[in-house]
Amino acid sequence: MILQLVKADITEICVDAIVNAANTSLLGGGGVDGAIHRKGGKAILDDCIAIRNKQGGCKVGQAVITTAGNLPAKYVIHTVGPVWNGDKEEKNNLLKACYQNSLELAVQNNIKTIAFPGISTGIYRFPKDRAAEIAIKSVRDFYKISEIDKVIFVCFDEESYEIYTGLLERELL
Ligand code: AR6
Repeated sequence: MILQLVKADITEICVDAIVNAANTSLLGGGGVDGAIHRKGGKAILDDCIAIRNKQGGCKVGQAVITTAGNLPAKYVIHTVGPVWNGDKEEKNNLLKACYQNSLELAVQNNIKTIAFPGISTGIYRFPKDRAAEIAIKSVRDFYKISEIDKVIFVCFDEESYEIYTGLLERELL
């Protein structure tokens, strides 16, 4: 498995699946969720509504998969990150579950390349350094990681990019 770090807009990344930092309603919102629905078009929302009708949205820490509509990716995996409120242990575990369940869904769908945004690090206010550590560790620890060829961490802002760079460099020491 290759781990890659880029500073980019995730809607422009050409991979089998991009991950969306969604909310439990699956009906779209701001941040990366808004960008994905805006650029991906109605097909994504239609799939989300079908999932809502079947299972009533998506719980925090869980993930669901839809088409990627007009985006260059093939699929969007929607996961719902925890809102940060200082309850460290519980929130850390929920964020870890987002990465693990997204990867699990990827393996189930024969997805070989996947791109993650910094789940929960925007509107949900999770500390960026803590979130980046969890993201990297969750991917490294995923029990079926040998079935994935490439994981890309997509940073939108310079601060996140520098945090990931620092953590990944430390791994090489
Ligand atoms: N590409 C890559 N990363 C992005 C992009 C983009 N186009 N846009 C923002 N980010 P956020 P959350 C980064 O707020 O904290 C929505 O309303 C951003 O800089 O999108 O999980 C949902 O519907 C940040 O580092 O997601 C939920 O209600 C990261 O993506 C709620 O926000 C996540 O920021 C979820 O909040």
